[in-house]
Amino acid sequence: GVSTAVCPGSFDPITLGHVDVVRRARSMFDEVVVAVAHNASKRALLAPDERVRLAAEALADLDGVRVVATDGLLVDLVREVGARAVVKGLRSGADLDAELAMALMNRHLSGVETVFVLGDPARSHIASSLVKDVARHGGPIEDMVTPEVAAAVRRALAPRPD
Ligand code: COD
Repeated sequence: GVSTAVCPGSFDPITLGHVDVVRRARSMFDEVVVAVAHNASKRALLAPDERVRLAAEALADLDGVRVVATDGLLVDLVREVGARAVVKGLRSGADLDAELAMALMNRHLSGVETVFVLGDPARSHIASSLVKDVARHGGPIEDMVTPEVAAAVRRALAPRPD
């Protein structure tokens, strides 16, 4: 049968680091479902449907990859799409600390395994939160995200006329 993995994240917004991780996940599984999920400990800049749209655009040239939104438990989505594993990317030991807790909880809840992939070291400085912070202070983000994402982040950060 077809082997499916779920690649979850906040994707607020999707970065070239995420794209690299999804591409590596796709090299191990027939199908990858990228799940734009809710992280209860983060306040998002972009609305969920915009995060989905931007992720789908950034991943458009990878076949066997689709993007979905979920506001429930990750393990429920894993069950729903019949995925064999969750794939997460690691930049550092700090990432592993945070990811271990989630991986063990997800396995406790449903038995699902988490597979960790090492991202491209050339992209390990890229984090959604830092991209937003650089943009907020007027710095360049164009080499860390797609042009569509850069435009969307700048739009979301622009002061609103009232
Ligand atoms: N290189 C390699 N990996 C990277 C890079 C990079 N440059 N940038 C990001 N990553 C990896 C991260 O390490 C992470 O594994 C993944 O990409 C996603 O990153 P984010 O920041 O977009 O997503 P998170 O960490 O906020 O995602 C957390 C979830 C939304 C997945 C989590 O909160 C969740 O599962 N929520 C759903 C509700 C649920 O089930 N909660 C219980 C979970 S135990």
